[in-house]
Amino acid sequence: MVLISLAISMENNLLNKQRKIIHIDMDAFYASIEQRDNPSYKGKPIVVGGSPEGRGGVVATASYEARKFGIHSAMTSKRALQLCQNVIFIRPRFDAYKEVSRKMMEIFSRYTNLIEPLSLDEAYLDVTNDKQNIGSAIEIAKQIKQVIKDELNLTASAGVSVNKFVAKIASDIKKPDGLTFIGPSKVEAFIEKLPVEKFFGVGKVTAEKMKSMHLHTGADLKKLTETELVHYFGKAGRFFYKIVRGIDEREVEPNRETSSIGAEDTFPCDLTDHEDLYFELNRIARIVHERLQQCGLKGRTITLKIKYSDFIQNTRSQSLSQPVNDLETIQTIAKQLLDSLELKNKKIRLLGITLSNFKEASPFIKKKDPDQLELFSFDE
Ligand code: TTP
Ligand code: MG
Repeated sequence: MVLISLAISMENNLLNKQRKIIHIDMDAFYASIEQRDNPSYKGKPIVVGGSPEGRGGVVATASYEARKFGIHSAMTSKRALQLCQNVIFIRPRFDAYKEVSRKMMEIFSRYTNLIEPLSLDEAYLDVTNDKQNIGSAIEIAKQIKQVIKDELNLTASAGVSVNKFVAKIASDIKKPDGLTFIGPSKVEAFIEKLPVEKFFGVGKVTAEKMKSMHLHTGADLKKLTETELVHYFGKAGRFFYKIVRGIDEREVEPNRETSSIGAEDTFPCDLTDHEDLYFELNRIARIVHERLQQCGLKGRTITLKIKYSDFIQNTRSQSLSQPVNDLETIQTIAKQLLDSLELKNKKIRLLGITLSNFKEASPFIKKKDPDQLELFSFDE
């Protein structure tokens, strides 16, 4: 069945038929499930993750009531408590989130087999040839949102467009419970207005570089030739050239296996001080930890990547007897790997941590943003 759908999707591309892509992303996913399952949390500022009394840990997500106080994912619980004294901290229940995720994917499969999950709460759907012959992607998105409400008692936001890039940005526009359609004739104008940070592969270092070149929006990027973009931004430049013209040919790929999850960062200035390196390593470990949690995965192998100021790159790995996903272990092993390198008189340009060798790869569990992670580093 999946093979047939893939063949249809490839045929659409060959015929250059306009695709219909939906990106669905659940609203305040972990927090909404907690509010649904415990009526006393309804309408209250709650945070999943972190620790009560703000003693440690980071926020996995915050309910929309908590967001009004400025609380958001990846913030320390201490800071969350400063922003809202009444915030309720809740321990995550990953099994409950995975169960909801499975049900969401089953709902999607009533409309198409071309489903590419990005994490527990989000997926791309190619509905160019939907199973129920509904035809209208907007109508399908509406129905999916309604079924999620009726059967799961949760809300989702949807973006509908002609490719993955625009659909994903669109789903975020009217959150929560939103639906945004960017039709084919609006795609280019939409991308022209986008701030450069929204583009794939543009992390803070690249964004700053772009801004220093007076490139602030898609329209600014569009003024550069492909050769210029490649000259300034390497191979990512080729991708920017296409995407800024509304061209994103990436297929919705069902059953794409995750082989690794990681994050890396290029520093604005090269680092030499050990304390700075540990600080950055811990920060990157937190991002990897969050991504693992989003995907519900545990890995047996931890790999440290390091790039020096002369662009020479080194990796060091350690495999464990048990798969892990806890922050402390990731931080400890990454630090041991870093300490095993001879860093005297070295200037460090980049650090990265990756987990691989997963215990099980659920068919529904994918990379947070596979294309971004594969094509570019976390920040470049
Ligand atoms: P998101 O879809 O990024 O966030 P969300 O669903 O909570 O809120 P929004 O309405 O803005 O979509 O992530 C999905 C879940 O992944 C989130 O509920 C908790 C988890 N997560 C983390 O554990 N750490 C993080 O840093 C982020 C961003 C998410
Ligand atoms: Mg979400």
